[in-house]
Amino acid sequence: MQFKRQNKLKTAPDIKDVPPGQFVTEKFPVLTYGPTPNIPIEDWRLRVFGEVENTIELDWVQFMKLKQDILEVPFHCVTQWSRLENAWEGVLITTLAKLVQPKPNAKHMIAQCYGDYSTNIPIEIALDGVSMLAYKHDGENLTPEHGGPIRTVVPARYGWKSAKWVTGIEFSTVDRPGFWEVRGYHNNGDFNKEERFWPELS
Ligand SMILES: Nc1nc2c(c(=O)[nH]1)N[C@H]1C(S)=C(S)[C@@H](COP(=O)(O)O)O[C@H]1N2
Ligand SMILES: [Mo]
Repeated sequence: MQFKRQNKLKTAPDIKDVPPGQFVTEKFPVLTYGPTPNIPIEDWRLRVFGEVENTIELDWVQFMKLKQDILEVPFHCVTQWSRLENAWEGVLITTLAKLVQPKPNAKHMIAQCYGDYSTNIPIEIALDGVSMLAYKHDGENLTPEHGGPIRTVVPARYGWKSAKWVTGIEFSTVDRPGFWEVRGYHNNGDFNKEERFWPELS
């Protein structure tokens, strides 16, 4: 597999290094609810669909032909660890959006995963130029534990919005809270505002 280095992106301006209530770790803990799926590259597919002009389904080879980017960003888990230096490699959601063309009334992006995990973000965050689908972390292919072969990375939100083993990206007119969002985690999850849990619980 050949990786083309085309761009190096920097942290989005409003992403502060250590958000309130977080502790820095050098480790890269695994946080998964349920079993870790093992997905052979040959079987992997990504469908991008919903409120779009063109629905697409990509296999690994087709995905690798898209424009590749590298992103250096911190990662903040709601359980309070932050790993500050992470280099992710993959395809920006804006690159996918150019292909599928979300319609003007698409307001949300929902990432769907193997298993029943899903998570939602506003379309502005999906298209902020730093949200991406990554297959490498710090130069290594993602291990299954960390979401390999491909996960989303949403640098502007807590870690649970970065969906491991992603298989579907849906653009939607209606919001659809995902696995943790219906179990007590905040619908928006902005770490600068400490949006950790449902407002009525905090
Ligand atoms: N499919 C799936 N994605 C997931 C999770 C999960 O349980 N299943 N956990 C989330 C949580 S809570 C965090 S903090 C990050 C952790 O990513 P890591 O295990 O690579 O550190 O993945 C997120 N994405
Ligand atoms: Mo998390």
